[in-house]
Formats: sequence, C-alpha cells, structure tokens
Amino acid sequence: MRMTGAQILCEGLLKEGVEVIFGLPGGAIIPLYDTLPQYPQLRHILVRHEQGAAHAADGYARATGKVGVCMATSGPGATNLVTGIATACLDSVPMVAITAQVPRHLIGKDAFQETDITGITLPITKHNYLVLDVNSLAGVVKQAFHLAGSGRPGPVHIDIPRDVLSEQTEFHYPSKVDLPGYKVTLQGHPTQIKKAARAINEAQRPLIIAGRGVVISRAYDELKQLAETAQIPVVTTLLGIGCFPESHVLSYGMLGMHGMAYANLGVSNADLLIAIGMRFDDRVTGKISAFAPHAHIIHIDIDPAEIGKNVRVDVPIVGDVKMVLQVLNKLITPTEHIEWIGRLDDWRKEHPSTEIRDSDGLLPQYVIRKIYEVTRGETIIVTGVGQHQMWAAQQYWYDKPNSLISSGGLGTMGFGLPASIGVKVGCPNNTVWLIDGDGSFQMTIQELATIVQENIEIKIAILNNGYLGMVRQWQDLFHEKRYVATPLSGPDFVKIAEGYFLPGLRVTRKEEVVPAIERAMEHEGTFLIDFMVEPEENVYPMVPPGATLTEALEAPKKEVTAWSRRSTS
Ligand SMILES: Cc1ncc(C[n+]2csc(CCOP(=O)(O)OP(=O)(O)O)c2C)c(N)n1
Ligand SMILES: [Mg+2]
Repeated sequence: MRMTGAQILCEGLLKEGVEVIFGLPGGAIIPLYDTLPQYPQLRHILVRHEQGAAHAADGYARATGKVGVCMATSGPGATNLVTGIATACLDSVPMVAITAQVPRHLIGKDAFQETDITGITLPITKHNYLVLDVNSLAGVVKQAFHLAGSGRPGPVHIDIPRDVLSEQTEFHYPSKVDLPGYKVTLQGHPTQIKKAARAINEAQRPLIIAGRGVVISRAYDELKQLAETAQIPVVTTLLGIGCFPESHVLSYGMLGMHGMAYANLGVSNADLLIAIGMRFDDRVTGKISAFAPHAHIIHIDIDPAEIGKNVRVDVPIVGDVKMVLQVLNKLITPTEHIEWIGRLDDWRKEHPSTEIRDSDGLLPQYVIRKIYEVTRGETIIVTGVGQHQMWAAQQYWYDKPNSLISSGGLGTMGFGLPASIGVKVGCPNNTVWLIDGDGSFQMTIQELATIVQENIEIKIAILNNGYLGMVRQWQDLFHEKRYVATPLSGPDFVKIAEGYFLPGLRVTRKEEVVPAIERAMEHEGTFLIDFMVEPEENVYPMVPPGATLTEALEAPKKEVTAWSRRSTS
C-alpha cells in the first residue's frame, strides 16, 4: 500500500506499541501533524516548550519501562529537545525523539529554521538518523525502537526532512532488524559467573551496590534472592533507589555524596563489592583513588564500555543483570555475616544520617517526611535537581522500584514538572507527587498549562527556600558563604497556580504541613503547595567534592534529635 512518509512513521509507531507522543508543532513538521488525526490511537500531548516534551517522554519511559516518544519541528524546536535528550542519555532512558528537518534541497543553505540537529545530538544519543530517502523510513523506525529499548537503553533521534514526510512509497514494515554491528550480550560468561560465586561464597564483608540497571532489567527478585541467601547488605545509587525495598533488614540506603554515612562506611570497609547495573559515577565513588580500598570488585553490567571505565574491576561480567543473577544465584551457598552486619548496624547508630534537627521553623526534611507518612509511601515521587532532590532521596522511604523518578547523571533542573506529566500519563492509577525546588520549578513552570489542557493530576510540593539552594550550600561550605547569584526571587506560586486555573496553598508553619498534604490528596486534580522552608538548611551527610567516602560532613551534632527514619514504620 502506498503511503506518505508521515503515514509510514505513524504506522511504525503503532507497530511499536506507542500510545502517546509529547510534542509541539512548527512549519517543517506540519505534514506529520496533518497526518496524526488519521491515527486516533496515538495520543498527542501538546507541551508548552519542547524541553518539556523530552522530559515528559523520559518520565513516561522511566515509569513504564516502555520507549517514550517526543517530537518537535526543525531548528529551535529541535534544539529545545536537546537538554531532555541528554538527560535521557546519561540515565539510560529508552526514548525516540523525532524532529522534522527543512526540505532536502534546502539542507546546508542556512534555510529558515535549519539546524544540523543530528550533528548536535550525535554525542547525546545512542544512535541518530537523518532520513534522506522515504524508502528507508520504515526500517529506520524499526531500528530506532530496537536500539532505544534493547541492551543498555538510551535515546535515539530521527530527523526527517519535510519533503520526505510528504513523499509517497510502498509501505512494508520489516519484521526484524538487521544491525550486524550491534550485538547485545545478555548471558554472562559462565567462567566469570563461577569466579564471582566463589568470591561471594568466600567473602567476609561483602556489599552489594545496586543501580538503575537492576530496575531496567527488572531483576528485583533475583537481587533479593542473592542478598538474602548470602546475607549481603545492599546499598543503592540514587537511580537504584527502590530496586531493593528500603524497609528490608538488609537495606542500608543510598551511597555517595549525599548518601548515608553508614552506606559509605560499608563501601570503604567491605572486602567484596558486588556492583550490579551501576557505573561508578563520581558522585558515587568520591575520590576514586581511595574508593573501596579493601575490596575485590565484581561488576555486572550490560554495557562493556562501563567495565573498568572508572574503577579497576576484578571480576567483570557483561550481561543482562537479571539473566546473570539467575545463573549466579544457583551457585551461592547460604551464609551469614553476623559480625559484618553488626558493624553496619553500629555505624548506623553512630551516624543515623537522616535525622532532622529540632526546629520550630519549617524544615524541608520535615515536609518530605510528612508526605511519606500521609501517603504511606505509596506514591511515585518525581523531583527537580538540588537540595530538595537529595532530601527526597533521603527522607522518603522507597519500597518499590521506579517510585523515585529523578535526573541523576545530567542533574537537569526543570526535569520535575514535565517528567511528572509523563509519569502520570504512563501510570494513571498511581498518585504522583512532584517535590520541586523554587529554582527548578521556574525552569519549566509553563508546563502547568499542559497539565490543565490535558487534565492531568499531579500533587506539587515546592520546597521554596528562596535560593538555588544546592549551589548556595557549596558556597556556604566551600566558598566562605559568598552567595553569588544564588539568592533567588520567584513569583507567588499560589497565584501562578490560580492563573493556570489550579488550586494552591502556601504553608509557612509546621502545624500546617499535614493538613495541607491531606487537602492536596483529597482534591481530585492537580494541587500545588508552596512550602516556605528554612532558607539556609543544608543537606547532610555530604562528602565534599574530591574527598573520600569516609570523610563525610555530618549535620552539626548539637542540633539533631534521634528521630531515625526507621522509627516511622
Ligand atoms: C539546568 C541546570 N542549571 C544549573 C544547574 C546547577 N544547579 C544544581 S542544583 C541548583 C540549584 C537548584 O535550586 P532549586 O531548584 O531551588 O533547588 P534547591 O537546591 O534550592 O532545593 C543549580 C543551579 C543544574 N543542575 N541544572
Ligand atoms: Mg531553592
């Protein structure tokens, strides 16, 4: 059957199971938008800025595990997607970004709204395509979804000139992809797995570091089996949070720069690290030369490029985390590590790490704790980037995978609001709370209109400290409190909500926190709460940049109470 390029693209999207596209039109992409009404199964969500489309597709993908799709016109539309594509790339999120290009005869002429967008996205995508022949389009779509979703997932970008979208050809959708240069190793090498099993069976002080790879390969049961059989404590990266229930007796929280002091002490004293689906990011390792000085390291990852990239590895295993763990678990002898776990428990008593200091003021940590308590930990939390993000990681207790959605690798302020739209669209039956900073929220605030137009329900908590707080914290601790360009004014967020026809509340006192959260939960629809929190509160623990994991700064002792997170259960 003969079809236009735009129809071929839409047919391909349907064949790949796409249900929703986030985007915003423009001149070059009109032929595609003109075709969309022929495909009512494809829900299009109109954003207010293309960055929002990319983050929404990203949030959708993280929350569902499916490939997220965003689209934009040529030139400025395409460049507006860039931050969102880079965010997805750094966090291994499956995404297909579609852009229109100027017609073929104008390419290279500095035509109106022409950018070399595939040149720009080359280093921030898993792969990208400029489709110069309509006959190749169906195959490109098939490949793009395969690449985005398989192996280590990532964003794939397809750029299609306007005239290719309008040109006709016979439509055949390939049944399989033919990519000889792309091989994904799923099964780990048996000899390596045997070596790993021996090391685990012999270890005295083993520790598992679980990352987002566990979430991507849905290896929760396998991870739990490994931890429980060999009684190995588990710490997670920021993006691994929830892949192992945080209420589990073997869970020792997040490691790294703002990780739990006892998690970092565990890493620094372990004799064996089992690193699963994580990539030894510098925010995780601290000073690399002093990382895990006593440990042999087993590294399981699907991407061979990650092996040995940042740290020396003794037993590398390339493969799908779930498949590798299934084989590995068969070789593990049940053991106990009573003394080692006892040491970790002692460190947790000595350095509780999530304590909240006594204060009559409104502390951001307190707000998050109360959101946890009122929602009983049953929501999906989405964050911006900054102090509030770290408190959201520390003070809420995540027992389910994918219940914290956050930009880790790129650390993209402005991610929160549009990502929460994608999360809610992907998981309509879940309550979605956005915990955002006043700075982050102002970066993509316009997506409130998308929420209203599409009737999407998000509970929004702005931790309004009047600062670009995380940068202010660095200035406070390492630059003698020279607060250059971090004091931040903002609008009246409640009035902003009202301007978008949304209800909102301002909270200035501790006593108002719980009633406000309850009111937001009772309201059917989006609700915004502007929490006016203590402006100069710092996030602790903090491993200073360049320091080793054992050198964490902790909250000044005299100010803390012994309210440990575990007492809330
Ligand atoms: C797009 C972008 N620009 C700059 C930064 C650097 N940065 C990291 S945290 C931060 C402050 C965030 O402020 P806010 O959203 O109010 O959160 P807070 O730290 O106050 O909780 C900044 C500017 C960033 N991460 N992303
Ligand atoms: Mg702030």
